[in-house]
Amino acid sequence: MNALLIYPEFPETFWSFTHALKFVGKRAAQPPLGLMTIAALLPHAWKKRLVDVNVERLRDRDLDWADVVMLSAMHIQGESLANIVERCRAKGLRTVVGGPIASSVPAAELKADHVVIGEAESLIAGLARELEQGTAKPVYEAAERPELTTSPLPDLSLIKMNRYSTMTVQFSRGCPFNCEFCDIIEIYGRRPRTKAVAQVLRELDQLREAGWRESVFIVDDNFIGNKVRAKELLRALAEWRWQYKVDFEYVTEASLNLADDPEMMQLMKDAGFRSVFLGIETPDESGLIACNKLQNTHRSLLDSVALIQSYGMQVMGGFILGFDTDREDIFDRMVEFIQKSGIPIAMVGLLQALPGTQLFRRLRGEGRIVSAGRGNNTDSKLNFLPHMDAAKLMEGYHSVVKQIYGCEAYYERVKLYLNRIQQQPEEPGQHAESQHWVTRDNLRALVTSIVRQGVLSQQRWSYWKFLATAATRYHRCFGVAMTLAVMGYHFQVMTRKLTKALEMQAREAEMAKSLPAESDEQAQ
Ligand code: B12
Ligand code: SF4
Repeated sequence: MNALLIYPEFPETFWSFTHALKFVGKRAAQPPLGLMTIAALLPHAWKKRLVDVNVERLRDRDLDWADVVMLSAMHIQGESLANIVERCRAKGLRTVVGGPIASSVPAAELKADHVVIGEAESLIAGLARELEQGTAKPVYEAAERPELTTSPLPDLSLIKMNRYSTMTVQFSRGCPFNCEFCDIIEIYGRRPRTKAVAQVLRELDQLREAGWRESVFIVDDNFIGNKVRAKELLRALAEWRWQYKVDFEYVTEASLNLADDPEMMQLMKDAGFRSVFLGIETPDESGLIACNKLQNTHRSLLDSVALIQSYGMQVMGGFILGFDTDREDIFDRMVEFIQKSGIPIAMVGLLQALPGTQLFRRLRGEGRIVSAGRGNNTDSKLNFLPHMDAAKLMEGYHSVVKQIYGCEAYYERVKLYLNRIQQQPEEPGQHAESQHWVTRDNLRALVTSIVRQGVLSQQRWSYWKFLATAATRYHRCFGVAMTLAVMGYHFQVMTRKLTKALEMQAREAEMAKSLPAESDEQAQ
């Protein structure tokens, strides 16, 4: 069998980093690890090719080569997925769809010949056999979530590594918490399952041997979901780091109670973790309680963030607007919190009721669901009826995004964060790390940044002021400062686009309001 694995296109969002990736000559942030894992699970005798539409074109001759097309997608990739499935059907090609979208959208809507819901480790052998025999079923769903020790070494040979800015490795799936809006726990469960340490080291060896030397995203739902296993891994990573003298910059996702565990933070620092994404959600404690994000309550969120940053880790934060508990002052409070936090990359989105979540079930019960949504919480479209007036919520959301991604406000946060990491005593090896930043890709990014942000941009004076400060006051972390400046450019472009989209939405709403009046006049 010839299996063609396809990853559909992501729309441009705050999360796509499209406008920053161009600076370093990369086409996408991360490769499709789900498909690389599936490829390794398929029979050895099968021939496999992978096309990630985010980094290359899907050509007719790729489709002509294939006996079966296997697609993976998140909900947000739904439109591109539908187009590819349609293209395959027109050629009479058999399609199999899997990935998180299969847990969010009813199988029939995906229009594929076969749909795989959930994790595939335990069922792929049977699926492959039945595809060969022509007896494959329309829908597959594993009876149990697999242990990750059964997950294979992902097939790295199938991707064009140099087109991505970050490689990915997964250590665990699932999260022990129980936030109402979360679909992670519905898809991957509340019992964190981990790979063996040796499995992870083999994945890192694979990357090292392939020549990768940049950042590695440990794509766990919550890296500290199982603290004992996470610490075991971290000790091994620190050893691996010194043994091979390879300094991957690790990025991961964790819950905010990381701040309660100094040993964990120190181990993460020693292993080379440089960034961590935290779901902070809201500075309003009543909102945290209402959505059952109890691990974020009874604490100063700002202090917790600052403590994690003091271990040399950049905190990226997820924030949500639109909780039932939000009052009109939430927008100012959100901006104030973000500005004080020193979190440059603050992902503020509108609450989404994702199908399959506790939130979706509650709102459906209350008659407040208006659509299944599109899996995008930054496109200014709500899929439920909020408590606050929807127009006010939208206006407030827009004003938050505009304020935090205004050039001056953004650079202020970057400086606050740099202050915190600069305060740390210089460690042995840190000098080498700042020299490590001087790579061809980074120098190219610096030149592009100077041209786009320093010459062509209307905010060029803010940029030059920041650059001068970075080169003098923060010279020890100049690389981090420049990387953040470049990322800021992406957010500025996206904010401009969001502003345009919202203005258009407002104009359309105005027109819709005036229409019945006109037809009344006409009727008279
Ligand atoms: C890394 C990551 C990203 C990366 C991108 C990675 C990439 N290139 O794909 C970044 C950070 C950019 C990202 C962004 C976003 N992400 Co994301 N992301 C993840 C994360 C943490 C890991 C993905 C991964 O590599 N998993 C490891 C692989 C092995 O797991 P897997 O893909 O599930 O594959 C298994 C099965 O699904 C199945 N399978 C998968 N594909 C296929 C295909 C076939 C044919 C078969 C048979 C089986 C199969 O088998 C695999 C092995 O069991 C997941 C959470 C998670 N646990 O997966 C969220 C997740 C996928 N992201 C999610 C979301 C919502 C987003 C955003 C929309 C965020 C936002 N709010 O805007 C953005 C969208 C990007 C954009 N451009 O706008 C959701 C998707 C929910 C959904 N139902 O679609 C997830 C599940 C997290 C969550 N909150 O629920 N993300
Ligand atoms: S902490 Fe994060 S991953 Fe865990 S349940 Fe809450 S939102 Fe989901």
